[in-house]
Amino acid sequence: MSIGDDLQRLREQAVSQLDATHDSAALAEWKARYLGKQGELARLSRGLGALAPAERPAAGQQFNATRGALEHALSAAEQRVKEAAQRDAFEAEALDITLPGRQPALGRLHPSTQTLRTIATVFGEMGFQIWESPEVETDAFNFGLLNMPADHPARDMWDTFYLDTPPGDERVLLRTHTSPGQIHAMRHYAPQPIRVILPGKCYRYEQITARHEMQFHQVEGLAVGERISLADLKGTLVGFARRLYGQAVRTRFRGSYFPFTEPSVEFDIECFLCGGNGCRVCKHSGWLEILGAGMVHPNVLRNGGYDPARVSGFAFGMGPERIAMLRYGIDDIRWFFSGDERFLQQFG
Ligand code: FA5
Repeated sequence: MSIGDDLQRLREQAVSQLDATHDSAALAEWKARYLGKQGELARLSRGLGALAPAERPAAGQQFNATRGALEHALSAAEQRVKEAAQRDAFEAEALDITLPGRQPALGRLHPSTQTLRTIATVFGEMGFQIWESPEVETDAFNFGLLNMPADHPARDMWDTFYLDTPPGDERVLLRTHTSPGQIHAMRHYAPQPIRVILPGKCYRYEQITARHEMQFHQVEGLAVGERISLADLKGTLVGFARRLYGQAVRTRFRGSYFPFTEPSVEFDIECFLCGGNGCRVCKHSGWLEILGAGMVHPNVLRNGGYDPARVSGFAFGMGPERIAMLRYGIDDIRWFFSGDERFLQQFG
């Protein structure tokens, strides 16, 4: 039998085996078996040397043609196996694009933030600008410059978180109210007129109850200029309450005391729950307090850089959480910082 016949048989056998091969491991095995250094083709090539010199060129050509044909068949099979593997993968990973998508959970603004923004919008419409001041304050700004020198009994109105400071240094604290911002704003604007609101967080070292938190927000208001009177304060606050709670809301002012205002007042709105008849929420008075206010004390104007003989001013401080409680009928302030999603999701 000639070497040509052997090559022909080898070729037929190899190609038919290749046709039955469907994975890359079997292809590698096939390649080693037929085209490898120790493979069938290499074995036949060793017979070339035994041929008569005249036969060698033709046999060499047949040999090369066979190698070429097998290599070509192998690369076609590799392509076929690769495409089949890709098809299988696509089928396994197929997406059902008719399924409804998953709704991503949408975040929302915290009810305190929503109320702060509403308050800012209402006062913005009345010409007030927003001014921010630090949450960490010195004793002087939180008390002294607000007409409460050391040992002033009114300091007991605010239970304070003090920070550790070296002995002899001025005491540093978490502000108990936004009123220190009045001094910052005045010192920035003096001697120009002012109309600002100062929103922010406050901290008090007090017993937590349904109406008291250790951390809460306040919005301070401050107007300074010539001929500002208590009537301006009353008009501003009644206008604010009507915009927030509706034109029909009933309001009242009561005389009060704050060291930094003279005279001082508290501002109440009619109880949302009982309509003024008296209930548990309003402690049977029919009214709910929403803020403290008054005419800026001359000492405070002076500390802010103004001449109280030339200008006057009013100030007020309100609690947005209390205002939101009234607006939405929330009976416990502790819900606000509870992190309970069932509560938060109600404020879309
Ligand atoms: C003050 O803090 C004064 N600085 C307000 C003021 C400003 C008066 C300017 C005059 C001129 P008061 O302690 O009453 O006052 O607090 C004001 C408002 O903050 C309260 O009406 C209430 O709405 C809110 N608030 C006070 N303490 C708490 C608390 N622990 N938790 C939640 N809200 C509070």
